[in-house]
Amino acid sequence: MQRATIRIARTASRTLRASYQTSAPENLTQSRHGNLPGSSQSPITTQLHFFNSVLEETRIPTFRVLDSGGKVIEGAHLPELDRDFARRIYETMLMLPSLDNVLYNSQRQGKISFYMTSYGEEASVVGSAAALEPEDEVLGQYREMGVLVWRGFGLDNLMAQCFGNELDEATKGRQMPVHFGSTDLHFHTISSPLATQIPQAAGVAYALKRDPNRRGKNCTICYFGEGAASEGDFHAGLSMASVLGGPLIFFCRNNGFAISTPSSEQYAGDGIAARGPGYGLDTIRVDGNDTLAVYAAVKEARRRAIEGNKAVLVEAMSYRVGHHSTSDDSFAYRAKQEVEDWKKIDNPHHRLRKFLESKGWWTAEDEDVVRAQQKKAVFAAFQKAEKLKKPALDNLFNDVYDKLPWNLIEQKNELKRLLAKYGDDWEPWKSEREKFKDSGRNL
Ligand SMILES: Cc1ncc(C[n+]2csc(CCOP(=O)(O)OP(=O)(O)O)c2C)c(N)n1
Ligand SMILES: [Mg+2]
Repeated sequence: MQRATIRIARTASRTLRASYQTSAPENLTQSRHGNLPGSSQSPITTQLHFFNSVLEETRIPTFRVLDSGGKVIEGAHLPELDRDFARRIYETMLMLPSLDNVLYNSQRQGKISFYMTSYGEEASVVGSAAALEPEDEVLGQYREMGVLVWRGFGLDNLMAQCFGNELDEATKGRQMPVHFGSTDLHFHTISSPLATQIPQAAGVAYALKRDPNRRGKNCTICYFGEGAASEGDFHAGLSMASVLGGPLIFFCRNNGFAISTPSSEQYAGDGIAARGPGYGLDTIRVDGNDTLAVYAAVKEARRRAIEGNKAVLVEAMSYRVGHHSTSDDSFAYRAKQEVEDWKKIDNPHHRLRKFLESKGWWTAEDEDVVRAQQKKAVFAAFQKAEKLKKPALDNLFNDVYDKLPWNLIEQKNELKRLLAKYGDDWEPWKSEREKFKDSGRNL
């Protein structure tokens, strides 16, 4: 009985081996591919060759259209732009420093709690935003206010979010400044923990792929810094996107710093772009201070992402001219002179302005008029925002649960009780409650 079983097992194994050997195609051994599991398209080679894009001669190049003086580089691919569109891009880029000046100083005067500037990265953010359609989904990191300015969010809404006043529709005074969000403008609310937006963007792109009404029409763009790309979520996000598909532009703003950590301490490879091919993504590195190069690169990235229903990676090289945020003094870790130099080297505004002037689309007078108008409009919005009240107090408890759970009901009642006891005649409660809409009486 036992011997019979062994005989049957031996016969079965011989048959299996035979069928495996005979079912393999004759030409397999002559194929230039190894048919190896996990990389069946890898050609077989006899060269003992190691690959590495860090080597000088194989570094990923940087795409550029304008030289540092705003002249089109010989042989460069100039994107199609008309006068009005090009002016709109430049005017949006001009608006950012105006906003940054006022909002940064507002924080310094204690009027808002926090702020982050876009100084130096205006070309990366506005150039990329201009290459998108208004319904494309945006998942930002935090330094992408320019996308909202481009999409027409409006100065009052920007100020309202930073001041957390009663006009702050999306975040209702419950978020830190610069944590914008707008459903109408397809701008997903910013969240502080780094890189969370990267796997989320893979999900958004996958949803677009599955939605018959949006497939082939819209894409997702996901902004992140080179520092955030050191998070595990970066790798998870790129891996998910490459396997699941869905139209997605990963846009890395490589501005040289993650707070005080320079990019040289962030990676030893060839930047963030080198990681794209590892995930099978079409990848380009672009001069992030050259608005037209960023615009052209993102336009093409968008086309590839939508037509191929896949993710694409763009790495925009720039320099963070401002401090990381109002909580940072960058001169503790970089020389003031270095920053002063970078304000002049390849300056994004200067390059685009010179290009516009060479086309006859912009004059010194335009510059003066537009700057003055913007300054006035920003200041007026700031003055309005600082006078408005904070959203009604009950917003503290709204919007998370459909029905308030017992512990929040308890907290709400406690606040009501304390307001009734102290709110009318005890400082600082008395003046504090007056800062809220309806003087905090709507609980
Ligand atoms: C998970 C996590 N770790 C650390 C921080 C603190 N933090 C906020 S911004 C930042 C630097 C990010 O640098 P980068 O991604 O290059 O963006 P940049 O500020 O240069 O635009 C750090 C470390 C955080 N917000 N979340
Ligand atoms: Mg950075």
